[in-house]
Amino acid sequence: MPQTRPAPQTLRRADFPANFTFGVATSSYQIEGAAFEDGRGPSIWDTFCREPGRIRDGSRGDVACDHYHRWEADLDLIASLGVDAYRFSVAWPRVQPSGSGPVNAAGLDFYERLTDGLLARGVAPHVTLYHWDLPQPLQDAGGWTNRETAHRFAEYGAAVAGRLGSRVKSYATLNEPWCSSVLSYEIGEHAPGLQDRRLALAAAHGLLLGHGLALPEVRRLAPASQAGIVLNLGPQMPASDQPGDRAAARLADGRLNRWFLDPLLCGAYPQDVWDACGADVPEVREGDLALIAAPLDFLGVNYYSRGVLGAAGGSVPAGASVTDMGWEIYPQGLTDLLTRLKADYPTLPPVVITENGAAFADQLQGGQVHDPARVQYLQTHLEALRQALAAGVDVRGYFAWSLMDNFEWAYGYEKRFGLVYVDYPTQTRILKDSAHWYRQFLR
Ligand code: IFM
Repeated sequence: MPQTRPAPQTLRRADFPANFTFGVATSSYQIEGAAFEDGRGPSIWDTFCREPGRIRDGSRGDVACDHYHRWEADLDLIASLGVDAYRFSVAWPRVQPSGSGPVNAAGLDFYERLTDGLLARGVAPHVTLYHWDLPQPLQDAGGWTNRETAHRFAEYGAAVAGRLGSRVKSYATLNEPWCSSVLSYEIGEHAPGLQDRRLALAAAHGLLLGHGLALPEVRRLAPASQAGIVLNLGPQMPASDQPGDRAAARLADGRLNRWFLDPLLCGAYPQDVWDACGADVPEVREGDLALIAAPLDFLGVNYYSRGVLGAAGGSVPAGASVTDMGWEIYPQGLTDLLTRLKADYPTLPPVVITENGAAFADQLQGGQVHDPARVQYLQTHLEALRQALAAGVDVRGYFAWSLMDNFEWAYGYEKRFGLVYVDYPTQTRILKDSAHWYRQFLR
């Protein structure tokens, strides 16, 4: 088990505000399966997974956790944990198979069943409209680099909010636009697997524009729901005090954090990063930034780790504890990140930790999964969150990633993030020790 600072044994739910929301999270492509049923169209992940060498174990999300068929039992499982809320995403190609035009009623029916099923169990539904499964026909026309996609996204968002309305507690437009731009169009690790910084910056702007266009639609059609966006953020620290390391950390912070925070919360891209990107910067039309900077009801923050940057690139400090992803376990980064957001952004809305968790190489033994490292990860991060609350940061909720093991993108099924173990051949769900611990903590 990786060594990290000792877990606070006494952490209790009562240490958090009375109306603080605790939940678990998933996303559509990672758990649903049923990739070609009931009229669902192809997404960029269906395509990407079929390209040789893209996914480490050669797998894809055709079946995943078969949640599309097992949703009722899965909702019972969620309710049995004692959580207040469940965050899931809607698959755009289930609702609009070609990304535009008529909606597929069967797709919306599924999400309506989920929403009502959660409400019937006393669990609040939190919806993400876009967790990366773009309809393939939109990618064929340029994906997020084509401004038309942003307009199609607003129409799709209106279809979802129009059907589910204010039964949904919160709508996040996008999950982690850094991943669906930089990781997807520049690093090439995610669909559509391109490697071009200019396209990545155009995609990031297209995503933010899509957010800005969809938000008023959500507000119009679900007036009692909260509307916001989810970013993956983390402190980016220099490996040493050397000027080269400090400059690398500043740029990494700019590209990961400020490139998204600044337009959303201040209505402008960060000038230093803009200058550093030279001719690759996106076309920004008049009115775009005003749309993007419309006030949010909440900012969703997904926190997993920090970055440590040297002039030669990122690294994990020697001796640091890491998860099965190789990500450093650094709970202090969550406190640092949240206090920095409060200090740097006077317009910061209430924050929700929409994802936090860790992959470990879990083993099913005698019907049980002992995952003390995950328990410790959750405890130490909740303690870090408590410290941010004590420092005055307005945080309203915490969602553990993830409810259950699932399709971890380019890693396929090799990485297990769940509080619940999934035995894929039988689709049996087994509560890990971390799930028992979370349930006990919430009691
Ligand atoms: O599994 C992903 C999720 O889809 C988005 N945030 C990070 C998680 C772990 O990599």
